[in-house]
Amino acid sequence: MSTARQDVATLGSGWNKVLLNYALAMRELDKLPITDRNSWKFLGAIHGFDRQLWIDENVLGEDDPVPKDLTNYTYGSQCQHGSWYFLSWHRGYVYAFEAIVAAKVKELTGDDWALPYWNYLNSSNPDARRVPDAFLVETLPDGSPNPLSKYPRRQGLTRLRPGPRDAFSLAAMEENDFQVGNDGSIGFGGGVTGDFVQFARWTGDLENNPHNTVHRLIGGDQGFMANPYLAGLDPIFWLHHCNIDRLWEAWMSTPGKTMVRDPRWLNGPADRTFIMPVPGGGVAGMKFSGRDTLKDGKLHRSYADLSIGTGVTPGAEAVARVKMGAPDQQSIEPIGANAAAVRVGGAPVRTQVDLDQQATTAGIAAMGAMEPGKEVTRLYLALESVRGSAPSPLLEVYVNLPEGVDPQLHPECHAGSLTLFGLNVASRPDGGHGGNGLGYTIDITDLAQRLTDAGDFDPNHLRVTLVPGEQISEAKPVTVDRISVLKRSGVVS
Ligand SMILES: [Cu+2]
Repeated sequence: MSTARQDVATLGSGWNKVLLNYALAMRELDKLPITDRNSWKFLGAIHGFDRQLWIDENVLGEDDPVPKDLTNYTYGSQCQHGSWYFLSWHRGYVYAFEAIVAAKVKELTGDDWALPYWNYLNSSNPDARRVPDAFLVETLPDGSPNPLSKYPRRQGLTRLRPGPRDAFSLAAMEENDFQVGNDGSIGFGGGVTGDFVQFARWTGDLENNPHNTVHRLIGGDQGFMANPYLAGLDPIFWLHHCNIDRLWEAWMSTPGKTMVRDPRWLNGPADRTFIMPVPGGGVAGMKFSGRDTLKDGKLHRSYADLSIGTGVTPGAEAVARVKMGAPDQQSIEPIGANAAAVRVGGAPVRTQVDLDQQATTAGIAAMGAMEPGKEVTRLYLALESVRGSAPSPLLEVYVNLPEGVDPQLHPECHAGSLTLFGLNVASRPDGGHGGNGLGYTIDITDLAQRLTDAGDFDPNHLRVTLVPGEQISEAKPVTVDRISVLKRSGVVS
């Protein structure tokens, strides 16, 4: 596997050789029983597995024997979300998958094969958000059923349509630090966890968007991509994750970005190792930690391009945001919180966050600092212990929205669109994390600046409105235990 990974849009339309080989390999791997570690089902179950759901979705038969190493968590239900292992674990997952598919392609056709990426945020390509045709058509060139369109997606899906608020962006790439603060609640890469936890606590910027967003846009209400228990079965999953992996690689290759060097990340997790199957399904499997995913590590792969559609320019000093100093010299301080848990059902819900007036006023004053050596701040809205039963609901967050108005008519108050991917798994009381839910942070610095300029920012309190989007209803509410405002402080460097 020496070939670099290519943008799927550059491979030619329709059944180009790379996608045809992908389909041919998938067809063969999909014939293998789940007991085979190279089978399509086994590979999907590594992300998430729920036997009854798989039977209900006709992926598995009632009488199919399920291997122990899936149900005892050796290989099954491994996906790491809401933590700093999100990117490293998925890099290993994509690597193992690519190696197994490439071996099958080699066996079937003699061709070399590399997993392509879907460059959906390439603004220079008007069709970037279009689902590649090979994933939509019903048949292969020989007239047989197309495995790439076998599993359900959002009804009528042909392109990613983020909707009126279009919060589908590369804003995450502007963040300079992988992890800030003791718990990593803020940063590009996700919160700190020492142990192996499938859905931990704090979601990183890249995971929030575009990662989670794309899962929902493809999966919708019924599709496999919207649910962590099923997502790995959809062949489009891998082109999506290949692009997420490329965005991480592009970010790390850009001067001014600080990758985490904490030994817990490099060597972790502490309580067990990550493991993936190898081509042929050998008994031992491939063990790895964060260190193996970095440059010169055994899981590192190269990309045809790291600039187009990434929002950064690797190798060139281009910092979109003022640098706040070394991550461990920065501080995160809560400057206010709401009083009680909030439940969002069929209608928007308002809650008030009372602020420490002095800390807030000082924070507001330092937001725009640019002079080296001066204190600089950013403000964040934090949603803690978010729970619900839907797999990937959409929650729109507004700040200081006037009472009784239609939120759609007030884009100036929009703080962010959150896709709560994996909320169903994170909220399960029998899950690895006791159903504590997930946490999200939204950078509201620019919004706070805008409100301040307009005279609409009261340093004593903030009004937050949570607006339910798809997959949230009275029957399937989302609860948020606590909403707080965090002030991140550093020194302009
Ligand atoms: Cu994913």
